[in-house]
Amino acid sequence: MADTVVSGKELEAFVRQTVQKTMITDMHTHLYAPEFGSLLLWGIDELLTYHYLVAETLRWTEVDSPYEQFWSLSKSQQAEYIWRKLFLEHSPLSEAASGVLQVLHTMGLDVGSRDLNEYRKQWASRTPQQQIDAVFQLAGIRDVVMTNDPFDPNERELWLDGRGKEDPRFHAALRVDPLLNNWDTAVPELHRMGYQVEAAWTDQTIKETQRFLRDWVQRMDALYMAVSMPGDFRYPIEDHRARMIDEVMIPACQELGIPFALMIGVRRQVNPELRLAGDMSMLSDVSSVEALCRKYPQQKFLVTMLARENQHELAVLARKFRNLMVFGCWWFLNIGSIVKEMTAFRVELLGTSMIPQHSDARILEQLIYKWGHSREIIASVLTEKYSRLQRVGWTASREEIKRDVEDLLGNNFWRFVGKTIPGN
Ligand code: FIX
Ligand code: ZN
Repeated sequence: MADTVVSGKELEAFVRQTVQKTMITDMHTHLYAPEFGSLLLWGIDELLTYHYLVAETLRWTEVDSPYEQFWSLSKSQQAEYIWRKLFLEHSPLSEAASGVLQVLHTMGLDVGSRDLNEYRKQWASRTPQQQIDAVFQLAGIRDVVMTNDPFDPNERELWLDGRGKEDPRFHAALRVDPLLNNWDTAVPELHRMGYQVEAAWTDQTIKETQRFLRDWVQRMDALYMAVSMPGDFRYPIEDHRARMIDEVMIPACQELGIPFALMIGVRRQVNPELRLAGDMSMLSDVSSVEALCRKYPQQKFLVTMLARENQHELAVLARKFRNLMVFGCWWFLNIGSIVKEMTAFRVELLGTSMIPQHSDARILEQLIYKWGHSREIIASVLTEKYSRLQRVGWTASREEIKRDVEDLLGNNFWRFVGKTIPGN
């Protein structure tokens, strides 16, 4: 074949280059299109006050110093405090801390200066729109999926005012955790939004909650419906969650023809003093996902789990159910050593029929380091796998390698949601 890569060195270089330059669809982030104004977080102070870094910083405070001392600081003071604790008084070796430096470096700033005010100046003259363009270009991002929550009053207002997304690089995903996890608080909220639901499980409640989902999927043009759940989620079982899934959510997803995304294994607020940083990971039950996939063979499920211990079993389950797409190395798993391990065994078990990563970025510039690191790891896992093929005489063509990488970094997602790739 004319376009094959022959030597081992050439193969490595070509795989690396292909993974580096393939444009990404990031299928789960907490970023917002520029039309959402202040909901889109960006800039050095936001990067430094990321909740991952808040958790790491507060470890360096004394047990008798009130958490409130930190929270009472302004955003810029918090950023300065975190900079001092995690970057100056200790070395920034963690994934999240070194990620900030990776961002500065990729943006062409002088990491060696260690001058926070100098970095701030670099951001001061930029508009969000300019920064989105610059970051998407530096990180090689084609488009991202947001997390859109109608239970958040700030976000809801924007959608209801008709000021939803316009920038075609941002897609919506409808996020509805309270329906499953906080039904008591969801009921009055749904009422305020005009849906006649009751705490009791009645036919009207079922119909009205379905109407709510239908309205919001259509208003947002959501690519999928999503929830996160604790590890003690069990299915099937006689409880509120199972009823909501069986009688409301699955019928709504089926009617609208969208996948249902389950992010399982988060124990919220184990330390409420840490606020957004106070959530913990928790072992989950893979057989509950198995039961869902078996019961609804035509419903597609996008699934990620937070405990490392669940990952192998979940990947094996994806071999059994074509309606299951495993995705990403979520949150505490998005660290070099674990991304490497998970990417390797997912490829070994599933070939390229999975979505190896999402960024979960909350701050725009995080796309640079989160994807930068993941691309490196994906490239090295793929190089090793193609090399094995090459050793027995199977030489992948450049086109084939390009196809595989495009599948992993975007096309698998678009195929699974049943939409064509924007711009194609
Ligand atoms: O529930 C989620 O989507 C989580 O990813 C986040 O809410 C979490 O706080 C996070 O940012 C993890 O990366
Ligand atoms: Zn998330």
